[in-house]
Amino acid sequence: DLVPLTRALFSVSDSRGMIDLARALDARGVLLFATGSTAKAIAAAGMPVTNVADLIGFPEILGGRVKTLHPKIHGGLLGIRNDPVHAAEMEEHGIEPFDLVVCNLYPFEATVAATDDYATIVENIDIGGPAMTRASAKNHGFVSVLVDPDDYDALLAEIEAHGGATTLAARKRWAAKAFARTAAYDAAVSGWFAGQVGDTTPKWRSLGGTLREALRYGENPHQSAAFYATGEKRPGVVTARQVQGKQLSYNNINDTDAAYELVAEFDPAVTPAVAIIKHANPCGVATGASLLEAYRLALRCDPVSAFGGIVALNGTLDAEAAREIVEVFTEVIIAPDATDEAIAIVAAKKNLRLLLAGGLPDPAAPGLSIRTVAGGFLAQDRDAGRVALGDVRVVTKRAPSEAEMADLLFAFRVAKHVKSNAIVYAKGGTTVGIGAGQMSRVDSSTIAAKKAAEAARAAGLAESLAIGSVVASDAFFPFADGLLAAAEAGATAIIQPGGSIRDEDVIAAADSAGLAMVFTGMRHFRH
Ligand code: 93A
Repeated sequence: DLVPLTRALFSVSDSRGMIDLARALDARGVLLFATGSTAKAIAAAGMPVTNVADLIGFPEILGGRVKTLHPKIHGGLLGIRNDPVHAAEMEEHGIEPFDLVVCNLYPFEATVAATDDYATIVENIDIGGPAMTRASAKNHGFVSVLVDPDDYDALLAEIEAHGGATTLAARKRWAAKAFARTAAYDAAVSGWFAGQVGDTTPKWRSLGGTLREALRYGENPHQSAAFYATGEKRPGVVTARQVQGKQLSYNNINDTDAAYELVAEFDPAVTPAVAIIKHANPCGVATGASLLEAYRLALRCDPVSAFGGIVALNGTLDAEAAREIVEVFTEVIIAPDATDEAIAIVAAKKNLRLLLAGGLPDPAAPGLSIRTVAGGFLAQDRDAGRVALGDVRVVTKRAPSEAEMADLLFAFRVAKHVKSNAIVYAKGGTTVGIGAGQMSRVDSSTIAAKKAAEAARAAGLAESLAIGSVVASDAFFPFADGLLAAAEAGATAIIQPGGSIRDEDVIAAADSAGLAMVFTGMRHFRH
């Protein structure tokens, strides 16, 4: 897969490093070709260079709009060298192949940043440059393409190491970079254009999605918003169709996504599960013998917050569950599927949105999570981490009982979906108190315990649901106080990542309170 470098085509707007590269190639006997100004600069530096106009026998026309858009250029970039038909055609038409293209584009982004002049901006939309770049990248089996002056040294090192030739691995790397560059360039052009035609959300274009739906508004009525689809077809990713109900709002989509991701943590083959979400945080999550039972238990955790919530189920919505869900004001129901009877029950509430996804997302599937910050955006792997029985380490004198251990793993899996600081009380496969989004872990603990007491009162029970529960914390307890607050509320076992410099103190406090504690070694911050 070595391709000797003998003919190079230069066409640059940013001339940084270009002359040095040309000189190094010239010294190696590489023939140089270039477009107008680039050719002039190379010639002025004292090197032999052929202007492409002379090569193709056609002058640069239309004020430079057409300089390389010619079969003698594109044939030389796209011809498959070891294909006899290509070779014969190239021979017939006097087309000679290029082994290297050095091209950077008209400075569209810099022009937009520097001027508002429409004609100047439009003139700086490069057509021929991207065409050559993409052609060379497509034909990376034979052609090297450099779009970044920072890569010139790497090319020289490459041919130095391989007797004047390039390897397929290097050409592939440069091709990938070339397509990334033309994609970003087109995103900049389309983003600018969207602004010109009054698209209210042009900024998002640059992230590469296709507009699926303009939303009524964003998180608040004074914010415009839209839903963009990335068309992602990865295993483990599911999208839902809306069967009925009002148009989904921005917050609905966000909350429904959170709800479905959470309920998908529980394998329907193992247990029915239901999650109720408000403001992207769960206010109740439960497993049960049926979806109905799971719904009742999830609702019991915080019936006040569940009002106007999102209900996600991990199995086919049936009539008995549907009948109870529609009794509570609910914004959205999402499930893999629904029975006809359940669909009919939901239909009686004509505003209630019902989404059917056909399956469950895979919580362990890789993916990206993106958020904007000033000057750009942050991207990270989605939190696909999952803690199972084999991953936890008992750190206290007392080991959790089997029932406690099951609840600990359940609670930790829920805590992954609760905004930090997250504290989750659970008992019998159901949450009994959730503390979310507090800046102090102790406050989250206090809130979760308070919720457990309130839920018991609302259910007419004598004692707090926290009594005999277990507690999960998304990150380590920096001090013993949060953990002691949990013990005081009635919790008997703790699950947390561990890793604090005060772990020893925290473990000692757990031991003296008779608590069982396990460390997961995995943190689930969610901000
Ligand atoms: O106006 S273009 O879209 N038409 C073309 O045929 C063409 N070929 C190369 N722009 C074209 N280019 C661009 O010209 C290159 O991408 C490069 O940025 C620039 C180099 O032209 P010159 O060497 O004349 O300065």
